[in-house]
Amino acid sequence: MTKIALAIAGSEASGGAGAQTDIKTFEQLGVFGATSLTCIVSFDPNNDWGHRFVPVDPQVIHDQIEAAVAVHGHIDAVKIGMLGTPTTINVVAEALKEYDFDQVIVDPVLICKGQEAGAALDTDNALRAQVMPFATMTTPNLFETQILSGMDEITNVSQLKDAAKRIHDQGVPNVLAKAGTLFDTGTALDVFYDGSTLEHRSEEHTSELQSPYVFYDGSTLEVLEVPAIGEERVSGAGCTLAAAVTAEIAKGATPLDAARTAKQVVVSSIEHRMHGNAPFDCVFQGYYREPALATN
Ligand code: PXL
Repeated sequence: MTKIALAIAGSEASGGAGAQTDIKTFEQLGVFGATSLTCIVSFDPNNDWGHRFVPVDPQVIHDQIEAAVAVHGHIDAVKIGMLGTPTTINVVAEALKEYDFDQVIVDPVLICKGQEAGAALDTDNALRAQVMPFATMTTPNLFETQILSGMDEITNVSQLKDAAKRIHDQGVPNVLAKAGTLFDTGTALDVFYDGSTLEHRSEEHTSELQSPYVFYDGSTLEVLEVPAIGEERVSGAGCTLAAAVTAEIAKGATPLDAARTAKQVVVSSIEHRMHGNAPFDCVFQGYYREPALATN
C-alpha cells in the first residue's frame, strides 16, 4: 500500500526548497505527499534575494494538519521543516501532541538567509523545548548542530560525532548531523548516531567514495560520506535530504538506511540542479531512480 508522508513546512516559491521540495522528493520515492504550510517565503530579486517571509495563521496551520490526518486516516511519517516563529512552533507542537505521529523527522531550520540572528535565538529555544521532544530523528546542518549541541565549535569529524551524541542525549533517538562539504574533505560528510551498539566493522577511515560507506570506529557512530559535487552550495539540499529520510522511513527503512538512501537522492538532485538567474542553483529530484527501478 502506498505510504503517506506529511510535510509541515514553508512554501518557497521558486520550488527549490521548502514544502515544494518535500513533496517532489516524497513523490520520487513513491510516497504520497501531504502538506501543512507554515509560512510563505518568496526571495526578493530586488534585494539580494533576501527572504520575504509571511507566517501562516496558526489556526490555519492546525486546520491543514487536521485535514491531512482526517483525509488519510494514517500518516506514516511527518517531516517538520521551516517553522519560523515561536507562535508557529507552539501550534505545531500542540498538533504533534494531539496526533501522536509514529515518526517525526525534524529538520531544525533555525535561520534562513535574510532572517535576523536575534529572531533565530527565540526560534531556537522554542524549537528545542517544544518540538524536539517529539522528534524520532533530526537532521541538523553544521550551524544547527552547533547550536543544538551547545558546542563552541565543530571543525572536524570527532567534534561532529561528539555533537551528534550530545543531541541524542537530549532525547532525540536518531541524529544525522550534517557537515556537508564544510570540512573541506572533498566529500559531503554527515554523522549518524542512534545510541545503539553496532558490531565492530573497521578501525580505519577507508576511502570508498562511490557510494555512501560506513566508517565505524568501535563506538556507535557512523560517518556517511559521498563525493562532493561542484563548488557551490545548492538551495534545497537540506530539505531534500530530510524529505528523503522521511519518505524512506515512511516505507519502513531503518533510520540509518534512510539516511544512506537520502544522501544518494541529494547527490542526484545536485547533479541535476537547475541553473537560473539567482546566484544559487536549485536541486531537482526528478532524475533519482530507486536502485530496484533503475534497472528496469
Ligand atoms: O532550505 C531551508 C528552507 C526551508 N524552508 C523554506 C525555505 C528555505 C530556504 O530558503 O525558504 C520555506
